[in-house]
Amino acid sequence: MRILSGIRSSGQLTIANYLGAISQFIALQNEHECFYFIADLHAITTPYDPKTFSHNVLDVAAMYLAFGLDPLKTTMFLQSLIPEHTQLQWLLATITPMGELERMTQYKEKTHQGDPADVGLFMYPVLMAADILLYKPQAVPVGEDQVQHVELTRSIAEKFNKRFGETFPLPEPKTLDKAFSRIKSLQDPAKKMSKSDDNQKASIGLMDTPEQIRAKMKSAVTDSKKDIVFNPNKKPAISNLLTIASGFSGLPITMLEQQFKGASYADFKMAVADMIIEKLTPMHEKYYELIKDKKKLKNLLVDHSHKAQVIASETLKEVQEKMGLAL
Ligand code: AQP
Repeated sequence: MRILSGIRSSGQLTIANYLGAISQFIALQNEHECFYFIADLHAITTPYDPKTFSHNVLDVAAMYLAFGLDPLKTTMFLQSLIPEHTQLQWLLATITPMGELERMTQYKEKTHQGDPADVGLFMYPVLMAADILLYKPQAVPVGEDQVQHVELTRSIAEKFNKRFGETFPLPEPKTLDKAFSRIKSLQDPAKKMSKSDDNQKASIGLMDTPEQIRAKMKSAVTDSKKDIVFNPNKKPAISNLLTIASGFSGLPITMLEQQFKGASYADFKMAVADMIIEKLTPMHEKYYELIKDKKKLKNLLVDHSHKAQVIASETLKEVQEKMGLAL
């Protein structure tokens, strides 16, 4: 099966990006033909600093690799190196209804939280549809927040197929383990954990130090009553921490409930911090080794982008011909 997904280079990745996306990416690479990209063109749809931007791109590449992405098995490319993405975006925009884009939750949430309501942000889902459809994947592993965009991609693909002839297989949003598809903010379990949250304590960054992780866990909100049980409706904060603990320890939630029966919230939170630290420490060592050689990382991205572009340009040509754009 062909798999494709991406991550925006919009700041330090969080444990939610790891549990909801990167861990799935790595698990899938042994069984499938995988394409994972760094979505730098999506990252510039929200405020960013051009001075540190290229570092963010290499940071995501180093993290993919440090977590175990194998460049011999998987194609890891950079979106902006392949102009076919923006070319197809325009073609797909001509069959995408405004009303569909206006419904998108991410656009509404981001503009509501103060991001400028620019056309780029509004068109984000059309670019995402182009990112996906260029490679004709069967599945797209994403967290819950991106499922709506994959569904819109399916509806754009269906519309294209109907109007211009069978071209795109309909990609399925793929969540390996639903439990990890929506990790919540440590400060407000009604919100998702997000790398661009202004509240630094709301998320744990993948490069946070053990001290930062412990401090953030210490200030994580909890629920009323003292028992450590999984009940997302009645105990959303503790359920979120149990989910994170399960993701980082590999233990089922029922076993963790047993393990922490009678423990105080404070002790439980420190134990969760330790589970995260144990997983991230070896990744940090690899990351620092990889980020030292920026030239090597850049060359890898360029090589893999050339490989991906072969497929992208074939699809674009097919689309242009079907739309009557070829002479
Ligand atoms: N809270 C989450 N729980 C599980 N998965 C999540 N993802 C994001 N947040 C959670 C998944 O991570 C992948 C990469 O996301 P992205 O960087 O492309 O953009 P995003 O979905 O907008 O993620 P963030 O962290 O909220 O970034 P910002 O703040 O920059 O917008 C996707 O598969 C996503 O579903």
